[in-house]
This record gives sequence, C-alpha cells and structure tokens, in this order.
Amino acid sequence: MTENCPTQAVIALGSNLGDRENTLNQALATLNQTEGIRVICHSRWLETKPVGPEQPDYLNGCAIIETTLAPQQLLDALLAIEKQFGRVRKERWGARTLDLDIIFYGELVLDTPQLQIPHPRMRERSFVLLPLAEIAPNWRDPVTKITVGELLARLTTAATH
Ligand code: GSY
Repeated sequence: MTENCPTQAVIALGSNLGDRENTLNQALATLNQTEGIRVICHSRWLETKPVGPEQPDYLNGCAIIETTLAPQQLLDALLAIEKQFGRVRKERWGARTLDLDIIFYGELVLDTPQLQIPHPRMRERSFVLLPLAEIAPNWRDPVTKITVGELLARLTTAATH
C-alpha cells in the first residue's frame, strides 16, 4: 500500500494570444500525457473580456484532473507546460499564449509565498467560476465552505446591484 492515492484538482486555463482554441486543446492533451496527471473532464471554452489592463479577449475554461503529484510538483508541471507553449512571464497581468492556474486541490488550503490554494482571486473571477460551474457546481470552496454554484450566483448578484 505504498501507491499515492490520486487527488482531484481543478485547473483554470486561459489564452489570449495566437490560436487560442488550439492552444487550450493542446494544453489539455499535454496535461493528460504528463506523468501523475489524468484529465477527467473539461468545460467549454468561453470567450471572455480581459480583466486588468487592455489586452485581447481571452478564451477561458476549467478542467478537473486526478493527480498523484503534490501541489508544488503540480505547479512545476503547469509552469513547464506554459513554457512549452511559449509563455514568457514578463508582465504579471499581460497577454499570454497560455495560463494554467491551480484553483482547488482536493480540500487543501495552502498559503505559502510560492503557492496559494484555493486560488486567492478565483471568487471574484467570473472567467473561472462560469466555466467551473458547468463541470463542478457542487465543489465546495474549503475556505468559505460555499459551493462554486453559490459563489457564481453571489458574483452575478453583486455585479447587477
Ligand atoms: O490570471 C488569468 C489571466 N487573465 C485573464 C483571463 O484568464 N481571463 C480574462 N477574462 N481576463 C484575464 N486577465 C488576466 S491577467
């Protein structure tokens, strides 16, 4: 009984440079081919307006994976895939060929300088919550104990008031 039990995790994907759809599809395939990661399902790709400085529109989506990688190993794997797709981290909020973020890792709450899980800004981001609610509306945020569906409803209500 030395095998690691896989953990389900949520990855947010985004692209706003080049052939965005092809990039996101290829990124999913690459994730699935990575040792210790299996893609279970993904949302549709949604066209979204950029949050932050002016830049091209994004295609965003979310995937649920199963992984035997520890959180930091998973982050390293995501950074390596971003690099493989030509991502250069120049500006924090700038345009990018590929962005991969860990949103949830099971029920883990982690707050280190390198990595925060759940993703610290996901509760304010409709470009994360909208696609995530398609595939995991009942996933509970381990910090607020609120489901993804409820987080999205709150965000939508806040935006219209
Ligand atoms: O952190 C994600 C990169 N990003 C996005 C994004 O993925 N989607 C949208 N709509 N706006 C964004 N602004 C930034 S930075």
